[in-house]
Amino acid sequence: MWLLLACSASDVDEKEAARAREAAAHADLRGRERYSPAPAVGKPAPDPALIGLSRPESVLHDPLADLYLISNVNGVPFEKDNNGFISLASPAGELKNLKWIAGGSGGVTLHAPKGTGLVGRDLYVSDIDTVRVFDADSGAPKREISVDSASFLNDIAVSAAGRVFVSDTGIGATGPTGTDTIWEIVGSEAKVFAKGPELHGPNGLFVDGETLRVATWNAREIQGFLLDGSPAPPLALASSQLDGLTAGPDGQLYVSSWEAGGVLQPGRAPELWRNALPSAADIGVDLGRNRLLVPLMEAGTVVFLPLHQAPGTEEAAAPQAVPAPAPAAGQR
Ligand SMILES: [Ca+2]
Ligand SMILES: [Ca+2]
Repeated sequence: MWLLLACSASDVDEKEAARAREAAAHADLRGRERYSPAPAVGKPAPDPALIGLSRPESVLHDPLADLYLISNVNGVPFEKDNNGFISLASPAGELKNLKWIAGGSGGVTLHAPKGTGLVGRDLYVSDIDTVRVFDADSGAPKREISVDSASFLNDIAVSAAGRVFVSDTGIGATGPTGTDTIWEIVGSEAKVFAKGPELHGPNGLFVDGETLRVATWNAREIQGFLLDGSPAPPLALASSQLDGLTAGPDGQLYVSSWEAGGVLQPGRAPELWRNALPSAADIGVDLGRNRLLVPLMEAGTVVFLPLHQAPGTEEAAAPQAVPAPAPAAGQR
């Protein structure tokens, strides 16, 4: 990808290419620091179902359209380069539209999209210090909510009642910024739901019944808050650098960990595909297909993980009924 960019002749493209090379070098450096080669345990990860993405951070199943929405940071996660995009893919692994929603196109601003969430047919997307809302059927921009004090808006979670929560991991290009916060989007405003260094770099969010679960980047735990804001007991884990958080059809929680290079199952051993899923970011779930959707950010791919093949679940494995896909929205 970087080479293709570098081949372009115009000054604008040369600047773009130089920036891309810098970003790639930055990513490679961080990659070497984080991923010393280690043998994979458990089963080898399945082959990627989707390739050719550009730093994919999250995958979300839109159950109504029966499509997967993938946010692509495309470059440095902190940089306002307006080149981020959202891809559409089918559950069969067909990339239907790489740049369905794209910064700089169709009146869209999108720099480094990360978490996504659906409230009805409104698609919420976090983007550094702004939450952008798009029409989930057409992809058209609808509105945006500025979170001026945020440095790294990350995951989005939606409660059953439609409350929208957004994490700020509190990191920037030069290190921690101290803005660790969980925001709630209320109308056109962002209000503080929880804030402080004890959040330890909040990343993945998931509303588990009446509890908002928070995956921490800087601690080996998943924190909990009741939806009235009062604290709930945390869940301890064996690894930190936690990113995406979701639950399977049976309610089992799953969380990705960059430190583990895999997916952890809180309260249940073993880890899933340890060291086989490096840079697994904001995982999604397709409940009907019993499948985790895992973006491997630095590889530019998405892997589909069948949960009935997870290590430790062999005895429970049974043929999985795959429901017939619902008809997709016409314009997509
Ligand atoms: Ca970008
Ligand atoms: Ca994340």
